[in-house]
Amino acid sequence: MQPRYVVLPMHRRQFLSTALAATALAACGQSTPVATGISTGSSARNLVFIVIDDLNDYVGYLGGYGGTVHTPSIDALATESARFNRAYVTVPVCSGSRASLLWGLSPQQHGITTIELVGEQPGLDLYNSAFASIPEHLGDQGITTMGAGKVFHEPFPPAWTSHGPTDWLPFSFGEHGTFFDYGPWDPSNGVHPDQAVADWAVSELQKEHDGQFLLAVGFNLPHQSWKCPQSYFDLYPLEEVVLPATVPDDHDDLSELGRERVQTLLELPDGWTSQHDVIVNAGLWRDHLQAYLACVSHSDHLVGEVLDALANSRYSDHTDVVLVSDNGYHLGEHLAWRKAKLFEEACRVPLLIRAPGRDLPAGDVDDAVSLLDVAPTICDLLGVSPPESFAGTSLLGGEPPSPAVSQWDTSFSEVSADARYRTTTHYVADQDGTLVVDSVERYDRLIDPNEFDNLEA
Ligand SMILES: [Ca+2]
Ligand SMILES: [Ca+2]
Repeated sequence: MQPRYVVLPMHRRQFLSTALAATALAACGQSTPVATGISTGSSARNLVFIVIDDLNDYVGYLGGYGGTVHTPSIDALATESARFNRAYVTVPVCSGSRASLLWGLSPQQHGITTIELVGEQPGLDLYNSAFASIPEHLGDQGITTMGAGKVFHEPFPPAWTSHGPTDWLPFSFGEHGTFFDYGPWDPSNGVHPDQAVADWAVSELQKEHDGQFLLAVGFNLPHQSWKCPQSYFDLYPLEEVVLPATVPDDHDDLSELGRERVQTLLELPDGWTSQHDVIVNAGLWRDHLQAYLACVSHSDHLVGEVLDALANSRYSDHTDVVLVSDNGYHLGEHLAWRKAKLFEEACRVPLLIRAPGRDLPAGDVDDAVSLLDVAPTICDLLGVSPPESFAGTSLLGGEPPSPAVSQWDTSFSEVSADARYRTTTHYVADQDGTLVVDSVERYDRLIDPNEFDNLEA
């Protein structure tokens, strides 16, 4: 077994100051200056990096929602992008997934495999580690990095050359007795936090920046709480909301540990045994779906505002775009809610890369890929070598992508390279602390795309 996490001996800034001191000493000795990875000249490209929180495949181009979802901006971007239709997170929850996305580290490296936050044991305190995140690494190479909204799991102002609004909607859960708060955004509360992020991004695209830049834009919706302007709720009349397919005995072919994993992140009122039952018995399943869809469309609209600003900017012909979500989401699929599960719904996310003229043409990419590969891809797009700590491989240039493994605690789920089979292996620790196989699930997604029938049962 690989160690669950590694600890570096030195804080990153300590490491940098040591390295810079060595460089200064070398310069005194007339040594050759240390080269940077920055690209120069008119061919130098910029990147707009859009991260949407908790967005599953309920976007038009991926077709994950049974009815019509209104995502015209993301769909328009998709027509011009490499569409990674089988992109999988490393950990199906915000913190661990973003640790991989922003620091390029596998769960075995960063150790954040359940609901712990960055810096909580057993994971690494990446904000105070020797590992360089994407903006820190790019900044070290002389690239201007700008970020706002939820990009890192927590605001991390020191990572950026400059940053915009760092607030996002508070997570609340008491309004309906179902753990989900939702409803129209009250304009008297001021500008919606995600709107403020979009406004900032638009203003940055209207400014003149020297050299290359990374502009990172993080939208919090459709993460809870589901609050956005009424007009987005109006797009989804309740009677037209399409509920996902379920089967009542879906959990019967799971092991005890498998059933436990499906109910992860359960928050139940006293006396209830299933969050799904709470929502269904309250008559609120459609309402919850409507609210999630409304928030998807709200984020889509803001993506459109940013991309319109880019199209109308001086940067339009030399700026690439990466759009991604940090985890998928269950809205009753598998009789379950939220994320932190190892089924398709929580592990698969949208991933679009619009990079005209690069080795990544617009079109469908149906091979399974991991979000571990996003960080080195961003470096590649900007012409910078990735740090050695990045575990993935760039999606440009034809290298095989990293295996699409998702981990939750001691359970691992992998989609085969052709994305046909999902195999989930649950491990438990024996008396010596060694992980041994508890149970296995396997699904043939070609004939059972909902992953109802565990072939190993
Ligand atoms: Ca998330
Ligand atoms: Ca089943």
